Amino acid sequence: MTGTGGGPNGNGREPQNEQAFDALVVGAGFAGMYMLHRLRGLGLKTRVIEAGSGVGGTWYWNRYPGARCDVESVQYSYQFDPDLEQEWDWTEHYATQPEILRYADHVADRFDLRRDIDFDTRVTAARFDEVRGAWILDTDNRQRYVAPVCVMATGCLSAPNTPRFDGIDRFSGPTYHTGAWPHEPVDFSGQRVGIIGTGSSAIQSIPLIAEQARHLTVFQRTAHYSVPARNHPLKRAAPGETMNGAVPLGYDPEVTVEEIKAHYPAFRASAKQFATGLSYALNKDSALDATPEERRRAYEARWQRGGVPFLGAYGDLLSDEQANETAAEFVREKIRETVNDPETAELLCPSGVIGCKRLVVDTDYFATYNRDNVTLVDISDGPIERLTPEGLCAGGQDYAFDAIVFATGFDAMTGALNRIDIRGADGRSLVERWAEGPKSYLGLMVAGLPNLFTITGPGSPSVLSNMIPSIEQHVDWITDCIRHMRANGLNRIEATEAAQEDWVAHAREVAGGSLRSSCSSWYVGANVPGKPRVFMPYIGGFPAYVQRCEEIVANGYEGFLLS
Ligand code: FAD
Ligand code: N01
Repeated sequence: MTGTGGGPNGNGREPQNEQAFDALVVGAGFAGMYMLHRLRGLGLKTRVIEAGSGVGGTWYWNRYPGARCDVESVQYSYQFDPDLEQEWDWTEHYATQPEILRYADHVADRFDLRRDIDFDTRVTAARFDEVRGAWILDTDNRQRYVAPVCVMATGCLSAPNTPRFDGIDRFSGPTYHTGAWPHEPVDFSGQRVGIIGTGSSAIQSIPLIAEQARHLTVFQRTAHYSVPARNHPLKRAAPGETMNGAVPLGYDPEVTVEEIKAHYPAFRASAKQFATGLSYALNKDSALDATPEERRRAYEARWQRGGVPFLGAYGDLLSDEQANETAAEFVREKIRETVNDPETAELLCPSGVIGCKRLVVDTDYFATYNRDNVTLVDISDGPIERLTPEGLCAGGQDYAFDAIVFATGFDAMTGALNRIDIRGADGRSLVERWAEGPKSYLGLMVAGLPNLFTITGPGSPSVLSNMIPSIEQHVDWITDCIRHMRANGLNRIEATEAAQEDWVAHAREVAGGSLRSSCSSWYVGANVPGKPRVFMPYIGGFPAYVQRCEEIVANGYEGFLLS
């Protein structure tokens, strides 16, 4: 078909080719892959458009050394297909990036997804054409896609943030961003490497880069709290062992894979009762009702167990500052015990609320500073001024490197959407609509953008939850909604401004009650200069959110206009 009609295509050139579908999905990470599977199930001719050359999203792009999940692999996986759940075998407690990517590839093969995915194609613009009743998507390779329904499965942590340092292109050596790592292995042997950032990506990669590099210099703007992962191969049942008991509420790393698999539906259902959609041992008592000795024992047990359940030691760690400080000080003491040089240890000790920025989970991070070939540079008062041909200049001092790593994170939650020129029928762009921060109804739709759904968008539990169950819940909700529309001869759905405003107000009110909204984190957009400061994910918890989504459907899609 030849291209028809004009309009923005984001690259100033007319598209060469137009193809029509029943539904379009942007992104082939876990969200886009499952969305395709469900839309096919409705009999819709669907096309997925993906910027990368393969499936997997996050796990396709983030190939830096040490990349792995910090949700246990038996929980960080799809549950929509019991056979898939049974046949796939995770090997480690926390799966590595290569293993998660293999899983994504396996899912794509098993459900024959690739034949409906156009890879190496980035959507640059999307506009709703009222006359055609359709979304028109233009791409960087001059393709045009048209369909009445469009699902943005573009990811929350998929738009890398590279700060605009002066002279960014002047450095003569290679630079790498953790979120867009090369496919071929990077060998730092014998090199002087500089790494900017000390968030999750940096903390996972620093110990491994340090083992390889001649010298590693870490530029830290803010110290981050981190707890040990204590990763290990998954426990297997002894031959002949029977699986009679139920998996206890609160995932225990001692449980064998066979036990989990024998009780998968119950295990998954119990996880959905947790605010994070994640099963873990949670003590609801107040930290302040415990004696200092009891607290120390509780924190020590969780430190030895490893992982984010550290914050489940007491029920008020994320709501009461005094309670939080008891856990924060415990971690600082651990850092001081681990790091030999007292000055470096002090610099690595974070201040403020533990868990406000996302808690990091590491393997040997703090001990890495005991190596002779690792230097920590505090740039809290002397920021990076510019990149130079030899390296960079920070706090008035020059540093020479052979390679520089940007572990500077993402323009989270809104970045991937705002990088597409999305416009409703009135011509207003999403960037304009979100000028004062993102607004959506349930994180699923934005008023003024009919028939455009977002998966795990701002205003949904999203990055505060175990993402794969959250993705599945959104995809299922969207599928049911489209099925309902088709069954009732409806072809247009749009969130009302009033419902959106109510939801945004509710989400902000709930966020105000949590210590999580109290610091300069990427949850509030603080990592990207000029980004409006709004706590973006919904912190009311996965169960409350799901209940609200179900009530809205039961009330005839309350807050949506269907026609
Ligand atoms: P993504 O996986 O980000 O996929 C989005 C896809 O959309 C990408 O492939 C991208 O190329 C494509 N895309 C975006 N814009 C366009 C465009 N304009 N045109 C075409 N294609 C486009 N979550 C957890 O719950 N537990 C974890 O342990 C965990 N670990 C993480 C570790 C890292 C290093 C990172 C970065 C994130 C982690 N997350 C974790 C969050 C993770 O992003 C989600 O769990 C999940 O993978 C998101 O899937 P998705 O499909 O929604 O988005
Ligand atoms: O990014 P980040 P990330 N000058 O934003 C620093 C998930 N994830 O890629 O803290 C100097 O956390 C910045 O400093 P500061 C997870 O959800 C999970 O590490 O803003 N420094 C910070 O230290 C995670 O939260 C895993 O002061 C600058 C760092 O760069 C999210 O992805 C692994 C700077 C960025 O840290 C993002 O993690 C990896 C500047 N101009 C990622 N700009 C798991 O383990 C930024 N920084 C599951």
